[in-house]
Amino acid sequence: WVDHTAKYGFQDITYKLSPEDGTARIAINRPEVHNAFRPITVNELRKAMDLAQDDPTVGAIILTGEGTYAFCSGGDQAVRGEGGYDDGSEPVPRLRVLDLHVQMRRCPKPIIAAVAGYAIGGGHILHMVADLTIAADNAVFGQTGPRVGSFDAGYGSSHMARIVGQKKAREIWFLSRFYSAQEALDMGLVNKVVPLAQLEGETMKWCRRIMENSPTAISCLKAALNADEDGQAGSMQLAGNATRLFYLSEEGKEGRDAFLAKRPARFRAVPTSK
Ligand code: 2NE
Repeated sequence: WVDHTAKYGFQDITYKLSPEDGTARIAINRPEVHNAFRPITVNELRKAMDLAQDDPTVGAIILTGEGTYAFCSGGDQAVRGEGGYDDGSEPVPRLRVLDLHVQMRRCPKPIIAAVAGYAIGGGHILHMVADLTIAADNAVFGQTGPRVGSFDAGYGSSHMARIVGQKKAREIWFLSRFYSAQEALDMGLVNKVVPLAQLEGETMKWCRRIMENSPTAISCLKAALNADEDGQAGSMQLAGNATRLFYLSEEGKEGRDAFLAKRPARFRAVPTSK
């Protein structure tokens, strides 16, 4: 891994690249609070996601937590002020974690959560919003919002129900208990469970396998799999892919060239896709 954390001045996360594997690794790095996130953390995650998305050498993004004790324990309760999470870094108390979820969904590259230890509360939602999850056998999953006076009524509820079903989603939220890696696998919350020592290797194996496949096919499939859940915004994402591909076609280019040459477009003279 090539460590780019200092280059971008990140304090709550680490950002690393593996150019040979075409993979970016984004990790929450607050082990003293089991990788709980505060506004600064979320904004750094948003920035790192942008960096990875825009980097042409990156084909897959790993989201993880530093250390083996916790992937992420959710929102940092120590900075929950009167009106929301407040670490002094934002003009108003706010945690832009729902924006991060939307960004992850819209990212055309696959995001793979590598979970060791606790994935709790907002941390659990982060792994659910990722496209794939590889869990270590010491992973523990659960929502604790109702215990601490919080909830996520966005993807944290609706996407969870799509993954595990309505009854199970209600159990996870209403009872707020914890589940083992094997239980998570059984209910389809994670893709694979491996011994802790193999977590990184297995995750890299999945990334390398993805990198062998067509990036356009993968980004269109991600948009398609998101589309019905994401309503108009989901259709737009899929439509954006269609427009991008159309721009590459002779027909698309003819429209642009004709306008620039101030002549009528000759669409019938170029190959069209039906
Ligand atoms: C994760 C868990 C179960 C681990 O328990 P344990 O006993 O192994 O560790 P301990 O002692 O609880 O934690 C170690 C240190 O980390 C801090 C603790 O306060 C403790 O600090 P010290 O006493 O050593 O000073 N810590 C752990 N999690 C923290 C957190 N989230 N915020 C601040 N400090 C934290 C256990 O630690 C646990 O249950 N953690 C809390 C999980 C939680 O309730 N998360 C918030 C859910 S709400 C949320 O995430 C959310 C949302 O619902 C909607 C939108 C956005 C966020």
